[in-house]
Amino acid sequence: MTKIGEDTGAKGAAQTFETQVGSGGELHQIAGPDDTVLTTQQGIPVADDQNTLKVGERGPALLEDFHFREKMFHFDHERIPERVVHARGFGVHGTFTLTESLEDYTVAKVLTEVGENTQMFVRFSTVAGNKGSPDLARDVRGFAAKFYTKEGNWDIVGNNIPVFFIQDAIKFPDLIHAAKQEPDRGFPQAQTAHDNFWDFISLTPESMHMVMWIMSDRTIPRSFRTIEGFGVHTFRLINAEGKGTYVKFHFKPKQGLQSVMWNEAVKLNGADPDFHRRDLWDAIDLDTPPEWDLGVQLFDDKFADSFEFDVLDATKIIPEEQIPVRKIGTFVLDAHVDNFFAETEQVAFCTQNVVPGIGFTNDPLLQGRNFSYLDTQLKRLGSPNFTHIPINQPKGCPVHNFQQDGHMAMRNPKGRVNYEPNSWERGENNPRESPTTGYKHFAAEENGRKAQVRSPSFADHYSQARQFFISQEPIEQKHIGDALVFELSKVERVDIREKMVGHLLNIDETLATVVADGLGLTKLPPKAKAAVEPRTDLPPSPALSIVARGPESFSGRKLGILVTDGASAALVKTLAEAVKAQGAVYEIIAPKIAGATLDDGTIAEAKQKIDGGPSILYDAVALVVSADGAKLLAEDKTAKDFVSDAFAHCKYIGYTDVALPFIERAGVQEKDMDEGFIPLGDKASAEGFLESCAKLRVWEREFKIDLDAA
Ligand code: HDE
Repeated sequence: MTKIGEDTGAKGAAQTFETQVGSGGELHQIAGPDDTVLTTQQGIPVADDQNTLKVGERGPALLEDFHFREKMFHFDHERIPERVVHARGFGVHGTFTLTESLEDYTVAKVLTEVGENTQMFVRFSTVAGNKGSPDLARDVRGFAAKFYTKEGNWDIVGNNIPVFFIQDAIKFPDLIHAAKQEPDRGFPQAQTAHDNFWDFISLTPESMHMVMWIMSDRTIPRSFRTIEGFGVHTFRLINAEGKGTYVKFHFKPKQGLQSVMWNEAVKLNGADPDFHRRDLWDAIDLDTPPEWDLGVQLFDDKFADSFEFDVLDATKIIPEEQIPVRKIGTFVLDAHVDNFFAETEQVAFCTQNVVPGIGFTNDPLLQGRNFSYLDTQLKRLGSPNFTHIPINQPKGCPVHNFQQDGHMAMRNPKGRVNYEPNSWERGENNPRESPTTGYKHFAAEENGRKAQVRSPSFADHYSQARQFFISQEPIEQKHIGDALVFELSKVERVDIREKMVGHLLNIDETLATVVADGLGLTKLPPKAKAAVEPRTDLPPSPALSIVARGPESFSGRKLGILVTDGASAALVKTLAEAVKAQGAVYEIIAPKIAGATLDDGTIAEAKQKIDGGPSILYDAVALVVSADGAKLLAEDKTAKDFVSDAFAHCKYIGYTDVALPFIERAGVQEKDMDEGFIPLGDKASAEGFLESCAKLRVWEREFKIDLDAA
């Protein structure tokens, strides 16, 4: 085959072109066809990409201009429908390595061959917002993983929250309609803080457990790197004897859990709508790729029968204290896509993509998803051949079957035979079933009356909501209350606000009272009628708190160092070294983007001009300023916001003593300077500061400075 650019000897192939470009009529010489020449989709070299073909200099354009027509036609058709949910996503490649075999439970090679590496693709996403919505919307995060195993593609299409709003797939279109923009006005974008969402929720008591999770800081994560992932449903592992074991899948971030504050999220959406994707991109570029452990909760029928709730109900968790998460491997996400559209947009996850040894259960949400995902790919990608797109092709094994033709078929069976059974010789192009290695569905025994019903075992809607709430640290409980008040304050109909408080009364009375008070309700509404009496005896599950499970060091976090002319060069250097020693990163922020001239005459190059580098972008900040610099900054609103926001967001703030007047002008009095304010000077102080930063926030501060603090 001839490659583009090879000298074929054909007329004109390797000659030099001379062509007229630009209205100025200047002559421009280009090389003959080679790999760097612009061509049409048909491979025709293009001479002029600046002007359409026209009659005369000011005349009409000609249909004959095939290059223009092809270019415009293609552009007009560039967009494919965005995902109906999870439209905004960010994909990365990675590798999974198994460390513990589950061979007693499954025949899946990906879960039994210890030490084997399996290629992966992960797409993180938000749910409700459109493709261009901001990263820090309060929303569930999708955490969808495709494992390219030796036995085919296995997808875990998970979220960062282990439960879901609804129990039966038939309610999904209603839920999503209610959550997305209201249909008459087309807004609000990427927000649940509106009437339709809370109206639906207030009429859907099964969503109350999920409501606790979405009103917690889980929905405003600091980074994709600091979220957990959950397969949500109970799946099934199947071993060589055909025996089934129930399984729930977990992804545990080695970076620890971390979220931002709501006030920060609101500001981040303006300052950097790409905050999460940029963060992951940078972590990979800096060669500090994030890692997660793959964990499983395994249990049998005996446990399922004795468990307080139905293991088929996706609005329930199995507390880790009851069935511990067994870590069986690790994955690292360490490579960018080559092209966003080709990979992140075109990747097609399907819950029904399972490999031999992994199967489904009768969870009615999962059963519905198994229909929906395949269906949606056809709409989105336009052809049943979406599996031919490179990102969706199995990479760990061959693909052979008799499926053929259709739009955009990139591969078709070769040879004469395209049906089975046939009398032709078995081979690559004439494949046969394999009863020994092929996928076998779990031989579950089923029988029952055909009916549209909801099992009574799904009827408890409040007990685990309460368990989640009482498992949170006080600051986390406060944030849940604040979030509910915020969201319901955006709801115009008072009856919807009241109905929600009625549900909260079934979860936690103090929470209900705080929210009612925050909404200014003069009296508590009646309790929502519960299908079954909520339990109050479930113990707290510490595994459910983010704060209790934060990181152990400042590693992977970012320090913002605000410098001015005349600041101490020695201190900047010392801080930089201390940051590095912690495995963290820093950025210099200065009044001018060219940087600041430090006291030894060296220039500290700035990554951000102060207006573009607000403190919300950093996990902690250091004010390394000179006395003159402090005076200057004390008159600048943006610089003062830098400090007052860091303070309000409970961050650690390192400072040189000459910065004190600046801090005061930013609105922080000396009496407010708690343990989070750390004076900087010598090496030891810089190291001590970085060690303190590992705690990430001084949460006690929030109780002192927030009017809403109960
Ligand atoms: Fe999805 N979901 N979903 N979902 N979902 C989609 O598939 C659906 C549910 C999740 O990065 C769609 O390819 C139904 C639970 C993720 O490409 C669609 C139901 C969980 C992603 C769809 C659910 C998820 C999707 C839209 C209720 C967590 C993004 C585009 C029965 C376990 C995957 C697409 C990506 C995407 C349907 C509920 C996670 C329409 C019907 C529960 C992470 O097929």
